[in-house]
This record gives sequence, structure tokens and C-alpha cells, in this order.
Amino acid sequence: MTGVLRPGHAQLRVLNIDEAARFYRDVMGLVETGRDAQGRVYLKCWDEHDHNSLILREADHAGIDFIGFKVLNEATLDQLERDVRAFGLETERLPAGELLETGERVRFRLPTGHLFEIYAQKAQVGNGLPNVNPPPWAPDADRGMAPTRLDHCLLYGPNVTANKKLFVDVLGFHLVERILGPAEAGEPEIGLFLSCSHKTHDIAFVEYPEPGKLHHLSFRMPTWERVLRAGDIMGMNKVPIDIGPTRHGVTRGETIYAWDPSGNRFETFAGGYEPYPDSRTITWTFDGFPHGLDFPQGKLHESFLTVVT
Ligand code: M3P
Ligand code: FE
Repeated sequence: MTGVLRPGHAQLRVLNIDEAARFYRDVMGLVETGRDAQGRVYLKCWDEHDHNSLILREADHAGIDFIGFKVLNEATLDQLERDVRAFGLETERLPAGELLETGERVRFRLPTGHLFEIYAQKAQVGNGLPNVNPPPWAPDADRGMAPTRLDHCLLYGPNVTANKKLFVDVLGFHLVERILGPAEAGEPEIGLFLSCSHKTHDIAFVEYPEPGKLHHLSFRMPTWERVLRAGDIMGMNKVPIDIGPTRHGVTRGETIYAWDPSGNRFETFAGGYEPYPDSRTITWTFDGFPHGLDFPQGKLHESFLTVVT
């Protein structure tokens, strides 16, 4: 892989920083790696190597401040900055260290209204395992839900087809799956699942009138059993569940969606398949979409389609 590597971090707005830190650390089972002078809390999943993947910021309303993707190196960062400007978006450089242990970031606003950034450097703190003769897991792999990594996010906003053009033509993503609107409306693309890797999606967008909205941040679970165990932990801790445990038709993912204490939706996600850049794009028609959302039930869950932060 070259170019854009993976979702590296997301900064979430939370209503109470202590309650949120407790939730993501003790219930979700992430590892807290730092706090900064602004009071932001930094966490990572146990099997991630970089210093942070989730940053919590206290605010009076929930949602996402920005999402950041790691790119291969500084030359890639400089080239993509030029390419994004040539595409017609303004870019801004944030200095190294503005986020703890993170290098310079190039930030721009997507057509859907979300702040998106790319960066090449973040300190590697490791996953708690040695590089020589490592055992398969560390104690943090059994603490709380214990996802292995930040997998993807689904963002809601207007102009998703403009986002598609940016991600495919400029940032080197491929379109793995898409959802179409009703035939009466001419079947516009209303859902896009984009990958910069051979995951089914590293980022996804759904058409929505209000810009900059978060539908969910998704955390990778190694197995379906671990998704069920995450559901047990949600039950034990009275975490409100939106959907699941079930399987999506879209991406074939095994999933539970639930809400954090601030009302930000998150997903515990396993499975899927391994698309390559030359794979065909899978299309879900509007009529087929209920099974795309929840394959066993074939049901359009009202809260899933309408609640965003
Ligand atoms: C996922 C996923 C929609 C499907 C979402 C799918 C918008 O979140 O991780 O596969 O219906
Ligand atoms: Fe998802």
C-alpha cells in the first residue's frame, strides 16, 4: 500500500470529558495514552501501534470535530496537499504537536462539510507486544469490549458525489459499495463506501441535508463472537443499543450499533470481505436496501436512518 494508508484518528465532541474517558477506557476497553493542556483525552485500541486514534474533547454538543488519515510519508503528504488544492479545495497546515505525538497535518473541508486531515507522522508506542517472538495478544485485549483498531467512520452530509470524486480521483480510494436512492428520483447515489486498503470501507458517506454530521465511528472486533461479547458488555453496563447484533448486507459486516454517553453512535464491527482496487462495485438499490442495512430482518430501522450527531 502507498498513498493514503488508513483512518488514523478521529476527534469526538463529548458532553462530559470524565464520563466519556471512563466509558471509552473502561467499557469500550481502549488504552488511555495522554491528556493535553486543552484537557483533551487521547486513546488507542490495544492492537494499534500509533499513539492515539480517538481524541475526546468536551463541548456543549456531541459530534465529530475532524477525522484524520495517515499517509505513507512526507512526500506523499506534500503531493496530496498539491493535488487537493488543484481539485479546488483550500488547505491549512496544522503544526506538529498540536495533537499529542502527531506531526504536521494538512486539513481541508470536504464537500459534505466535514473537516478531513492527512498526516504522515505519529509516534509509535506499540501494542504492548514485543517485535520478536510475540504472543498473540496482550492483557488489554481482554479488558472491556477491546476492539483491535479504529476501522472506519460513516459521515452524513450533502454532496456525497462530490466527495466521491475527491476520494477516488485525488486521494486514491476505490468505491467498494454504493446505495441508490428511489427510482422516482432517478436512482441518485445516496450512500458510498470507499476504501484505501482492502477493507470493505475506510470511510463512508450518506447523503443528508445538514453538513458535517457523524453517523458512527466503527471499531474493529476480531470475530463475530467478540461482537456478541461486546453486546454482553453493553448489557452489563446499560449501554443503549441502536441495532444488533446482526449482519449488514452492505459490506457483509457483523455488527452492533450503540450510543456513547454523549449520544455519539459507535459500531463494533467484524467480518466483511477483502476487495481490491480492481474489484467490481456492489450496488444496493433503494428496494434492496432494507436487507443491505440489516440482512436477516430486511428492515429499515428508523433511528438508524435519522439519528446523527
Ligand atoms: C456500515 C458498515 C448503511 C449501512 C452501513 C454500513 C448506511 O456501517 O460498517 O458496513 O445502511
Ligand atoms: Fe459501519
